[in-house]
Formats: sequence, C-alpha cells, structure tokens
Amino acid sequence: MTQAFDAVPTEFQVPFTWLDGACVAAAQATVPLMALTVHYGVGVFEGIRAYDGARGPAVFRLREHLERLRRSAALLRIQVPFAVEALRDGCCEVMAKNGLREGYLRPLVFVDDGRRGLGAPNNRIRVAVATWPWGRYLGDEGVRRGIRAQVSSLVRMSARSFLPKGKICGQYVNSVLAKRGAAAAGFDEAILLDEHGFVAEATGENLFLVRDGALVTPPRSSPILDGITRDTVITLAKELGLVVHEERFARDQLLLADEVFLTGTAAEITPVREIDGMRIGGGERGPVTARVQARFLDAVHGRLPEHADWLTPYRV
Ligand code: PPE
Repeated sequence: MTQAFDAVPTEFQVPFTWLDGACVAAAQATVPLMALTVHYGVGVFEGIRAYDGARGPAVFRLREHLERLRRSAALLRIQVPFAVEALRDGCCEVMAKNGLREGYLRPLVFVDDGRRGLGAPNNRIRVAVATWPWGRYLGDEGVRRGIRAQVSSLVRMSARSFLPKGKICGQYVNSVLAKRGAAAAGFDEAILLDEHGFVAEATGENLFLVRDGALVTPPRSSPILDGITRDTVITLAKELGLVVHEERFARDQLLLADEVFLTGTAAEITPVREIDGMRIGGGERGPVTARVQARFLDAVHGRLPEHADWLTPYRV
C-alpha cells in the first residue's frame, strides 16, 4: 500500500539554530540519516520557555532545565560536551538572534553517525538548540475552559524497563502512542496510569488534582518526569497557603476530584474539565486552578520579585 503525502512546510521558520557551539542558519542544522539517535532514540532533550516581562525577555528556570538535560544524558550514559554555562549562553544567543521575545527552546543532545548498531558507544555527541514561537500547547480555549482527557489503555513506561526520570527521546513513543490513541477517540489528551494502576502523568505534562482545597500530585517515586513546572506549582501553591500532598492516587480518586489540572513547560497550567466523558467538578476551570494559574503567570512574566532568580534575562 502506498500513501501520498503533501509536502508539509516546517511549522515555524526562524533564521537560526544553535548547533555544536554556534548559531548557524536553521536550514543547515540537520541530522545525518544514520545518526544513532534517529534509529534507536538514544538522545535526550529539553523543553524550555521564554517570556517577555516588565524587565524585558527572560528564559524561565533555564538552569534547572539544563541541569535536567545533564541528568537525562547521564542516565543514558552519554556526556553532554558543553558546560551548563555554555548551553545557557547558547540558549540566550539563539533567542536573541531569532528576535524572539517569547518562545519555546528545544535543546537536543544527539548521537551522530560513526559506529553502527546498538552497541556503538563512542560516536560524537552533538548538541542543538532549536527555538520557535509556540502558543498555548493544548489550545487557548483549553487554558481558559479546560480540556477533555482520556485515561489511556496504555500503561506509563515502568522504571523496571525504562528510566522515566530521563527526558530520553525514544521513551517518548509511549507518550506518542497514548496521545494518538486519545486524539483518534476524540479527546485532547491522554492520562497514563502506572503499572500498579495509580495515576502517573499525561503524555507531556504532570498532573495535579484538587481535593477539599488541597493539591495532590503523584510523588517523584512514581514513573513520572520530575517536572520543573510541577516544582514551580508546588512552591507557588505553598506560598498561596495551599496544602500540597505528594501521594499516589487511583483513577476513582481522579474522577472524584474537585478540580484537575496539568502542568508542563509547553502546556503551562491547563485545566482538565472532563475525563472519560465524566465531568470533573463543575466541568470548567476551578477556582484553585485559576489562582495557581494566575500566580504562575506572575512568576514567568517576572512579576514576583522573590522569584527573580527563576529568570535568565537576555537582550533582543
Ligand atoms: N511529563 C512529561 C512526560 C513531559 O514530557 C513533560 C514536559 C512534563 C511531564 C512536564 O515537565 P516540565 O516541562 O519540566 O514542567 N514535556 C515537554 C515536551 C512537550 C512536547 O510536546 O514535546 C514540554 O512541556 O516542553
């Protein structure tokens, strides 16, 4: 069976990509066909956002993202050939050169061609930072009104077979399969349970529920990414006087929650208004979610002086 594809242009054209230490023309920043990462998914990546604010544009929690990139690489037994400081400067430089006062940054550490096969250990490790202007990941309406989610029939990858704390390229097939299944069934997003039946996370977001005014989110010992937005929300919620429990919960507790929301760099804070056709709480963004969302926006846009250290300013 053959399938015809229309040529799909790159979604967002920007002039520059940072590659192996310098900004190059984005069209020249390519990966060889036989790069190991293309075949086996042995690469690591990050997703970072920059926001404009009163004091100009700044990257949000850049150091934490770059440190997680190093940890992901360590789990994969590869070494990022640049120091965090060099990557930090590269991220700021490519945003500035692309004239982006806001946007998404995608550092990618990939293993080049050279030796072939699963055992190839020593091919050159290369690093790119792509950037583009990215709007609301789960839709403008999703952020305001909430999205409709499905509990996936696929289980979140187990830490017995994979390393969920690493943002490792190949591991994302688990997420893509769940996301595609949800989309095919008419949902906006999938929520994955772990192998024991406890709620883990969504395909590219951590998950919180609100119960009796308190936040509950799966603990870091669950097979979830150690989300930086998750950490930000826990910090900001405590500052708002909310109690936060990091504990496991099952599907029934999720369905009975007063509110549910997802957190991620791309998705920011997105309410969930319906799961598997059941209305969550009032079926719209709940009041606690709205408070956390507002404080999150204050933080990323530089309106919280006490969290100025979360921002890495750059000049456009
Ligand atoms: N869980 C997963 C599996 C995940 O991929 C992300 C980020 C999170 C939780 C939230 O982590 P953090 O961004 O540090 O709060 N997902 C990234 C990739 C999205 C994509 O489409 O690609 C992101 O949000 O940038």
